[in-house]
Order: sequence, then C-alpha cells, then structure tokens
Amino acid sequence: MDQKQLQLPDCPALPSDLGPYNVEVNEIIEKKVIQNTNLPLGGHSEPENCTALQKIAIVIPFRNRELHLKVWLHNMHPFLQKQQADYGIYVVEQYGELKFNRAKLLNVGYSEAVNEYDYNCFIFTDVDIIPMDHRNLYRCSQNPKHMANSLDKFNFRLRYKTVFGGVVAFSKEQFLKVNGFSNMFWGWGGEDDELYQRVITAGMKIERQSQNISKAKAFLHSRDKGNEQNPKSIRLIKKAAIRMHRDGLNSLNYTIISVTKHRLYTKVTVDIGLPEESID
Ligand code: BGN
Repeated sequence: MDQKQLQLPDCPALPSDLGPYNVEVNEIIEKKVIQNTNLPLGGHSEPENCTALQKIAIVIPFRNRELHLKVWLHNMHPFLQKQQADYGIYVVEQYGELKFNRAKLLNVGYSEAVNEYDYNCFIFTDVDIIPMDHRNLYRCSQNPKHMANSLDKFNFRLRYKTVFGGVVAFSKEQFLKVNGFSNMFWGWGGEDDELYQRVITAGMKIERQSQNISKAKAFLHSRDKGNEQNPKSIRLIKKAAIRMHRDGLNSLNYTIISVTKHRLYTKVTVDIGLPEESID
C-alpha cells in the first residue's frame, strides 16, 4: 500500500447500492475475455477512493476445474469490487494425481497469502459457488462465518444444522486460534465438519447471514477423479479436539512447485506430499 492510499478516508462499513444481481453462467463466458482493466497482476485489487476496512485473501482449492474457475473469476471480481474490498485471489492447485486434500490446500493458501501481504481476513471458498446478492458481504466477523448456507442446489436450505462447508470466513486471529484446518483429510468430505469442531472447541461460535441475503449458485458436477469419499472422516472428526493443536498450520509442510501471477489471480501449484500412515 502506498502513502497516497494511507491518507484516504475509511470505506463505509456497508457500501451503497447492494442487492441481488444475475450471476453469468452461460457458455459465452468461455469465449468472452473478462473486461477488467483495474487489476494489476496476481488478482489483487483495492478500492480507489477509500481505505478498505479489511484486507481479504480469498483462497480456492483447485484441480482440473478450468471452466468453473473462469466463471467464478468473471463474476467475483466485479462482485468484490462492488463491495469495495481490498482483496487478493489465491488459487491453490494440488500437484499430481494423488487423492485431493482440500483442507491442506487451504492451509497452504493461508500460509502463502500471509507471506505476501498483511491480510487480516481469509475467505476459503470452493470454485463452484457464486453468491447471488451483493449484500452477502465477503468479509470477516466477530466469529468464524459460514457463508454457503443458502445454495440453490439444496433449495436454499441448510442440509444439517452444523454444516460448515463450501465458503467460510475467518479473521487471521480466528484461524490461528483453531490452528487452521486438519492436514489429514484425503478425499471427499468431513474436513469442514472437523473445522466446525475446532471452532467450538476453541470457544467460538459460527455466524451466518440470513438465507435470503446469502443465496448462492452452486454448479452441479460429478465427483472428481481422485476425490473419492474419505472413509476415515468420521474417526478424524471425533478426535478433532485432541488433535487440533498438533495437526494444522503448525504441522503443515509442503513444497511449492510454482507461483504464477496471472492477471485475475495468483496460482500456487503445490506438492502436498503423501497421506500420513496413521490417522491419530
Ligand atoms: C457432509 C460431508 C461434508 C460436506 C457436506 C455437503 C462428511 C463427514 C462424514 C460424516 N461430511 O456429509 O464434508 O460438506 O456433506 O453437504 O462426509
């Protein structure tokens, strides 16, 4: 941030003129060049006329979902700019063909983002969820926030009371308090339920916005290859409280393959290693 930026007045807590809008999801997008001249390399943007209240890193776990990413970026840059966000987009791609580990990729995204800029809010989002209303503020709150609580594919309802998947927002302090995600979830499912247990164990609550405001589109797709259901989830979730202080950000290790600054995002390709032998 330069000197000039520091002297700007604070942005309003709630930007004006927010409401429902049409998410663009048609085939045209595939061919259309995203018209966004406002962005320097790496997908980092900040408001021109005011100083944003939070510095937000948006972290997306990724492998082989080019079209979803294109659609997400096409909609989300204008969305975040309308909310006057100071934000950067980190797409964290798992290198290789091993079982997908969403949670570990999100820990990597957190670690890489904090090394780059003084982000104080982290939004961990799947690449296939796009909010339908600008009032759904992509910001952090007093407590960790579950933001995918009103998806079209689930008729805008919660599937169960403690659901904590899809999109969540943590301040830096909140994320450190839970030691991030577990690194031990290989394959589909449960890492988000385990994170929920960490939040409760750490004495926090989760927040959600009203389901009218947080309506979002979630693309339907078949299960990705290499992301088969994780049979160890239930066991890991049960032991979250006793494992959380030694399995997470403080035990994270990985090897960066490349960091590429694209115009609309920073892509981090990472080798996250092999699943651990024991799950306890
Ligand atoms: C749950 C998954 C979540 C996922 C939601 C999506 C598990 C844990 C095994 C008990 N939980 O069933 O990870 O986000 O579905 O609705 O698989």
